[in-house]
Amino acid sequence: MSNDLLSQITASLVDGDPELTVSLTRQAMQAGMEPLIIIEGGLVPGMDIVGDKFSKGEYFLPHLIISAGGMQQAMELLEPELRARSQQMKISGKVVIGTVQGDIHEIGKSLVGTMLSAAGFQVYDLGVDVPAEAFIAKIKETGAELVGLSALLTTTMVVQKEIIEALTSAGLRDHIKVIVGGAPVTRSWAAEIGADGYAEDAIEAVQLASRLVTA
Ligand code: B1M
Repeated sequence: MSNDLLSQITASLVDGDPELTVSLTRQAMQAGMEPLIIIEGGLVPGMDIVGDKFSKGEYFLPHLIISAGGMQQAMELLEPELRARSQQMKISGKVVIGTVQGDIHEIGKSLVGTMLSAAGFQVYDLGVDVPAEAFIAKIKETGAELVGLSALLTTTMVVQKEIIEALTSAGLRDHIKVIVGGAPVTRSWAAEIGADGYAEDAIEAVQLASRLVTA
């Protein structure tokens, strides 16, 4: 039954039916499913299929936009649940997070931000298309210990590197840990650009952030 609901959620995103995505997500919540299972088992696979179809030329930009809208509306339902069910890990730390300049993908970055705040971090989410100067200004203003740089495009991964260089030029690099992530980003890329860590998904991001602030 629950697997069936998850497959229906996936199919509703692939079919570009945001209203159905939202109503199925609500049904799954009412059936007592964990929000993370709904996200990882229903919504993310749907977005992956939409992305695949887009790269094969079967779907076009409007499909991406409609499906992303469905996922975002479903996330609005799930986020309060994610926060409510999280176990406070009693780790305090401040994190500035954003999607780097030139990149407007926000769903994964926002999920990472939500999970971090549910784990007890104070999160300053700068949104998408964020230039280095905005990261630097927020880090100075808040005294954050961590910064998270999300990039979903191969063309914007390099901006993660530029931001790390800008942090060094601003004299902040010794005081802040840098986490990078996003679909095309890899552990070896993180090492190459001198980041302190790479996380594949939101759960790993919380584990990594917790390790880095207690190190
Ligand atoms: Co775009 N897009 N898109 N897109 N889009 C991808 C990324 C793509 C892989 C699709 C494809 O071709 N298969 C492709 C990139 C190819 C590449 O460079 N390798 C692509 C492209 C090409 C584009 C455009 C260039 C298309 C065009 O205009 N011709 C354009 C770029 C615009 C720009 O940014 N300048 C574009 C636009 C868009 C939309 C605006 C329509 C929309 C985004 C809407 C929004 O976010 N509000 C969109 C979408 C939805 C996608 C796909 C289909 C789904 C992304 C998503 O939300 N996934 C995506 C295909 C795919 O990824 N399968 C695709 C769900 C989300 C939960 O996962 O974001 O990966 P994700 O986040 C994960 C992890 O990556 C990780 O944790 C998250 C949760 O587990 N993570 C981090 C993310 N950030 C992290 C940070 C961390 C740690 C972990 O620490 C700081």
